[in-house]
Amino acid sequence: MGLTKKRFIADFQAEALHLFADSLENLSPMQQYQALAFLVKGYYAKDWAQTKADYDHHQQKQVYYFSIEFLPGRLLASNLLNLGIKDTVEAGLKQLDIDIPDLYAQEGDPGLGNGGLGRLASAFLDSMAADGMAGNGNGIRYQYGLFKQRFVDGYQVELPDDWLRDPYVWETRKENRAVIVRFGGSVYLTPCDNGGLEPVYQDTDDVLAVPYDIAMVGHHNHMVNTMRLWSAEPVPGHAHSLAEKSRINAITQILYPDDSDTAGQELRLRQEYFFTSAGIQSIITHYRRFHQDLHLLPNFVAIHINDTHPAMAVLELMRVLLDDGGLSWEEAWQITVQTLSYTNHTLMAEALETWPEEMFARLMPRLYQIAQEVDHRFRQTYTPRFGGELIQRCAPIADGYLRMAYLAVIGSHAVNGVAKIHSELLKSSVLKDLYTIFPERFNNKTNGITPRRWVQVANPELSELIDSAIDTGWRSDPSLLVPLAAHLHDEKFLKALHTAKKANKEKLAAIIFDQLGIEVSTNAIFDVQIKRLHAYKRQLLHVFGILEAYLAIKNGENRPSRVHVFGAKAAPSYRYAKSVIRLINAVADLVNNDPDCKGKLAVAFLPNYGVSLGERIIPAADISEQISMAGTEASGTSNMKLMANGALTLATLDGANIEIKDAAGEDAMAMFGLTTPEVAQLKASGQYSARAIYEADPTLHRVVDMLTDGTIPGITTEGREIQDELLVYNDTYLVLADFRSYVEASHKLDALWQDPIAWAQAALKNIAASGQFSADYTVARYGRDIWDVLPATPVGHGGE
Ligand code: 6GP
Repeated sequence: MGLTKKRFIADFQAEALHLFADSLENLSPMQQYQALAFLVKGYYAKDWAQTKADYDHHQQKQVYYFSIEFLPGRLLASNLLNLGIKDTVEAGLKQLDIDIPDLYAQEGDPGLGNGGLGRLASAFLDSMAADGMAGNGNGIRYQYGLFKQRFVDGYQVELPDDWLRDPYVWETRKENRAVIVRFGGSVYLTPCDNGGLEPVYQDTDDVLAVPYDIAMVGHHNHMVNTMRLWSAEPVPGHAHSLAEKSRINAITQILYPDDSDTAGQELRLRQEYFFTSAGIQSIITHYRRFHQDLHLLPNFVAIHINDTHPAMAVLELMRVLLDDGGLSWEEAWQITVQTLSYTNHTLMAEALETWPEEMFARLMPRLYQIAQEVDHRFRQTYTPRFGGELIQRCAPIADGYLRMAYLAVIGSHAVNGVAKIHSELLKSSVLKDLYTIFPERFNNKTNGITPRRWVQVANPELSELIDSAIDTGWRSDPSLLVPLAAHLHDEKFLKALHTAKKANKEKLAAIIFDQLGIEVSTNAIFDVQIKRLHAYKRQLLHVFGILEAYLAIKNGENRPSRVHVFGAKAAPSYRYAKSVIRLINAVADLVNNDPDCKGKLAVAFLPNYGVSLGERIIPAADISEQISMAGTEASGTSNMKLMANGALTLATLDGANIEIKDAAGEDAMAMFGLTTPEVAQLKASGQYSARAIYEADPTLHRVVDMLTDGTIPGITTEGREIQDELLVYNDTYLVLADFRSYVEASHKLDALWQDPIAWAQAALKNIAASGQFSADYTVARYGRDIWDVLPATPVGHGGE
């Protein structure tokens, strides 16, 4: 949009007056932020309305991305960037003498997700808008997001994340689009006029689902899509007791802080049905404004099931087509399968949701009837060809449970994993039987990230350096980063790369000092691991690496200086993960207070990791730790963000690390550890003995002993628990098996660090190869292969 600095300043002043009846300079930074955000909202309002009108006018096929989590991050800077006015606005703010970083920092992070799955969903919405695809988000407006994490004596403390306390500028309440979601009661079928059966509901609990829309601004293309989040409210006019009201409000009150094992609670099931039903109903209502014939739904609508939480979409869409649309079962089923698609995000067995039949039937009696019919027909159709045993293993209902992943596969025309290896493992393990039945449905879509946020917004130093080397085309088409590799022997450029990294490290060092009181040297290697705390992600292996270095330093050995940076939340009920948090903090105390380690080794565990903190850490990273046990991490996405910022990946051959290796080259990273087949073989053989490895490796022996021998103060209970997991329960995630090769790979990076030019070359190889991991290309592939929706904006060459 054509905005001059002068015009912006006038607009901003007018907005301040309009909102707060005061002049800009009298407002608090928070009020200034709000005035600016409202102004920006006004700037794109016309495009937002026009985009919707155009979609309707051209009857463009709409994608609806159903996800129980979203992690959009702060929107101000990214909206300004996408509108193409960031430089102008910042120049104006400068003229007004406003502290720009401080202004951006006023915005809260909507913590509407736990981790990778939620962040990916938001990246996809951003990319769909950038690609000019008609993509909508559908989720829950949790009143409280994921907890705010503090450390008290090294323990994780969870504080409520009351993110709506200050008005959230970006949302727009759409009361006129509210729908009613029905829970409970009883339902029976009765003959109706057309000779079929129709359901009659009795004594249902009705809940009003009110949508709040948030704009997803496209990059330089005047397109603005919508993320719709539903809030649960009592139905006006219904007499509700106080208890009923609070039960209704509870539905969208709080996000479950578990990401890979289900809370298993009724409220979670209610949440899932709530946003799924509200979404499906509003889609069909909108569709019917333009079309009579429900048979054509798949031509105009694609609904994506992001992991199993919205898998009930299969049953809810069937319900609407059968009961409200009056279609036959066969017709409704065909439409449903053609409309729906499903992504699996984890191989962790406990994350494959199942619901007790009793609970499901009680909360959603009509859906349960439909589920029974789906199950019955599935068994009837496929048993003759595949045999009863196989069918029993993968039927949607068995042993008293509804199995949501199986239901999702059966009710979708496409099923994908999120990295090449993950998609293969789905076919050979957790979804093996359904792959036998529906091989044509399975495909891979490797995850992506949005370099607009992670490079352009988060790392202006690097972005400007890239512009100076290869011009600005990469900013809209990151595959154009490839020619950057031509500077591999350009010493001036490599030095500038080092300088840019150093500037980011200075900024992070200031945050570390500010938050933790730890002084770190920016000449050190910044070694980063940022992700949810999980045993399979093996933060413990990283800790063991630190202890190995600690012992070496105590022994007088010379090592390049390293600062280990952690960011991780543990699910409040996940005891082991919390013990590892306690351990990391205790090791930090040990190392940071030991004079022998001064300037050589430091550990900084920054609390409350989330999108915004990620934007501070990632540009400053030299090493990206991606060290899950092979065969457990579905993809990972911090690996891509860190790579794009020039960090070297220290990794197992797991998830998308393998594709990163293929893109950047093996010499630009450090791989180690058992491979997926080796892990499988070792586990199957029954030959693995963690204790034998412990006995055979003196350093490892010492490190494991440190957990309980008092060297690390204050971790008596936690140290014992972790040591038992390793030596008594035989080390589920093979930390000890990979220890030696991890340390060797890490030493390889130490050696490389001694040659700054060689290091910068490796960083450059990563940056130049990172463009292919832009989510713009990922969603274009979803569009082409799954949703049958083509980008309207050219997306460049990264499409494969
Ligand atoms: C995560 C996976 O653990 C991670 O590997 C992947 O990159 C990310 O999804 C996006 O695909 N899974 C979750 O966050 C989750 O909750 C149920 O899975």
